[in-house]
Amino acid sequence: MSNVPDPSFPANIPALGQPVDELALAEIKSAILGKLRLAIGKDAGMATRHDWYKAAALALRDRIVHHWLTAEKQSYDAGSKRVYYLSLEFLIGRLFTDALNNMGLLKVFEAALGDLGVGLEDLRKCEPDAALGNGGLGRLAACFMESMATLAIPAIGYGIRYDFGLFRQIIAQGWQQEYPDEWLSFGNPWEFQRPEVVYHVHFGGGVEHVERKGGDLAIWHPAETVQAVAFDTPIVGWRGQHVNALRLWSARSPDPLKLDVFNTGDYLGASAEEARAESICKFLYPNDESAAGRELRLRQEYFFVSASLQDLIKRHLSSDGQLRNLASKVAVQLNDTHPSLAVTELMRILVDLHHFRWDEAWKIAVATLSYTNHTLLPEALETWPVELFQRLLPRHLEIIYRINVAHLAQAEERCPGDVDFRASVSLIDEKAGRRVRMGQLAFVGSHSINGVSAMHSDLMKETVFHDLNHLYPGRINNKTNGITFRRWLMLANPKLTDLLREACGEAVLDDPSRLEHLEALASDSALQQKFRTVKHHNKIALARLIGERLNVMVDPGALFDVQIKRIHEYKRQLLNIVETVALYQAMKDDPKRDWVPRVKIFAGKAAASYRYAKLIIKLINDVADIVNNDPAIGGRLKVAFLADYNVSLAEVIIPAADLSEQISTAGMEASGTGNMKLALNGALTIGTLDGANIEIRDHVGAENIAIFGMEAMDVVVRRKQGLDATDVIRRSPNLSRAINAIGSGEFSPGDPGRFESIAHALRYLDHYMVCADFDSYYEAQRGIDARWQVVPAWTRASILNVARMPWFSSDRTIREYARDIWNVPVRGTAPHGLQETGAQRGATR
Ligand code: 26V
Repeated sequence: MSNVPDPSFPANIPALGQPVDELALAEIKSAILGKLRLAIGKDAGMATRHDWYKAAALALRDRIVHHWLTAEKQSYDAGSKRVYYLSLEFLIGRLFTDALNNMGLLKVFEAALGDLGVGLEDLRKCEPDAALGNGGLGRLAACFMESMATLAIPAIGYGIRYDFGLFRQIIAQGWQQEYPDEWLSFGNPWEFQRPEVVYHVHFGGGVEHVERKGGDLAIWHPAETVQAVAFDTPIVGWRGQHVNALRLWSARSPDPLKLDVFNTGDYLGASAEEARAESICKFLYPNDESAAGRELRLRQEYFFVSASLQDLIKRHLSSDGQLRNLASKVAVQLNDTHPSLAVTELMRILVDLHHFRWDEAWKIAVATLSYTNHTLLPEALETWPVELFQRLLPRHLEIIYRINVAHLAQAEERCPGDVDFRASVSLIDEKAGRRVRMGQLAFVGSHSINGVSAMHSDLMKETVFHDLNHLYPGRINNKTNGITFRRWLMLANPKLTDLLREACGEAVLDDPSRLEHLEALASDSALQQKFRTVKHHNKIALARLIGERLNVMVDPGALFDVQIKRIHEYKRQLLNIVETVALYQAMKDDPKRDWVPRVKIFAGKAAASYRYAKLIIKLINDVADIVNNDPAIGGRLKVAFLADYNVSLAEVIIPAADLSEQISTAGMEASGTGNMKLALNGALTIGTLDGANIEIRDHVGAENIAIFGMEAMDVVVRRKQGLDATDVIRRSPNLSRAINAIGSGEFSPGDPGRFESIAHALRYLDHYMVCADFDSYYEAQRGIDARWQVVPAWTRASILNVARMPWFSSDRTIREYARDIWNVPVRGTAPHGLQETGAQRGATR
């Protein structure tokens, strides 16, 4: 379905070349100056750049708030169904230009600030990235928030307001070092603290059971209580018509200073409880190679689930006065298993606090909840020791046991006498020292379980959830991920956006399917020339950044080959760097050949405790040192590892990329979303048939993407045969030589043994198929070289990539969630005038 612009919305984005309205300009200037004086307490003469940024952000926020309150009142009056997106991660990045763009105020603020003697671009950089996420899962939540606002779905995102986001990465002598991310140290102009929105969240203690008329009543006597305080950040949809809240919880102690202890003079002891409570929202857990099962993490999960459910239940009760109809007015989406406790907490609220019969409560819970799975990696699937659960959440453990009884009875009915089947679907893993399985819990307690790409959803049915799918057929469905084009095209790549407006018309801003107009122009030499000019401009900006940060000079005319994502073995940065070594050696063998100049650009963080991933970063940097300084190759190969990858850095790299590396071991990347961002910005993909790469190929056409390597099934078969790669290495002189060079210390002459472990793993433990896929990858890269040399054909393929990406808009994804899972209307499908209003139903506030 296309996103047809609604005529009732002002077309507030000035058309290309349209001048800024003088009245609006004067008003914005005075608003910014007003904020500077009255909210910051400075005048223009003494203001720092940061003061100006804050003043401008506050002036903008004022304008957003009006829309926010109106949207909120409309949803309330209409009695609309609400969506609650529960996620431990929201990787939003900067909000300033995002909000300006969606409000249609970018040009007028730029002009106003210019008149006041400050540059918008300078101010933009003052804002720290809100890095409240690890990677794809967190960024997806942020794109979804923007799309839900754009589609006018009344929604709230619930999460944790971490004092420290994902660690800051510094590269020192090639090694990753982690530093705290102090994103709040200068305050946060976007958020509204809501001191009156406070909930108690309990932990520990024991459960008492009393006999009552209607049966057993469980009373939880917790040992510890923490308070959750709300902080709201407005999320503006495209064209500013609808605004939703991102509500993040901060933890504090209900009793910050124990007076009796304080009076004894033990000041530290008196505030110990406060420190323990506040530790819950201190930091974001880095996405490790395995789910570590730490107590603090479980506390975080319950803390935000409990506060969020209390909040939404309170809101629902105030509008509807009853919980029986919860599922018709509330949809709760669980972003991975991190909020799985919502299943047990909702049951506890319904049964223990509101005295629902168990069976009725269960129906309500399942109809309300839905769960998105984001990974099949067994080591990333969360489980918790039963003993820890018992200690922290005794009542929830009882509820899990009770759910399990009915669930296992159903399993027995389905497959009588099949002990293995029952063991595999059970909420408790009896083998691994008795652990609670959060994936099983979320699955059993949800009416919809979705994967994030077609292949991933299929694999869910075949692997981790095979038996649960058999027991509850029809629950698993697919919702292929998407990205918001406002951030990843309009904001990140304004030059390309202007070209697309020129070529496809202004409507392309509202309706990405208009990009299809490019099809007919893909071979047009005038358009091609403009397209290349835009890319070149973006590459100059990136080349400058690389020069400034790494002191490495790169040629903007070279092929920019980009791999940007978390560092993980399955994502195979190692395959890329081994190929780089092989290419370097080939260049040295034959320096006279017309080698295609390439810049290999890497960025990404490794989890602090993931030693092997950190060694891969060091290898990339060591290879960079040698290659970048070898005169023999005449600068035709450069390697750049950019430190501290985050949303803002992605916004610079992606528009400048020619080649997008999406080279995960087949079957291991659930979807990927960087792959979509890069293709949308005209990069060709070199990739495996994995995750959403498959759907990208289906859309852009097999001739406009370079697919290589084994398929998921081949990987399964080969792994069964063993992980020894000596045979493939023997048959591949390029690979063999590259591994020898790495293993023998050619890139680490001061410490020749440094990468022995990598060479050893490559030879004998090729779990990720780096060696098994090497030749195919190397050949695909040489195919890319050949294509790069035929400029019009390359440009055509690049334009066709842009033209054929509209389906990957997160607006499309959210429409599918709204239709298939949440059952809520979206803008364009049910006009406001047709909705039942609160007044018609006689609802009162
Ligand atoms: C696991 C853990 C375990 C230890 C504690 C912290 C933590 C945080 C996150 C995770 C699960 C990560 C799953 C994830 O990020 N999946 C990615 O989701 C993207 C959005 O759907 C998708 O595009 C990527 O392919 C997928 O890897």
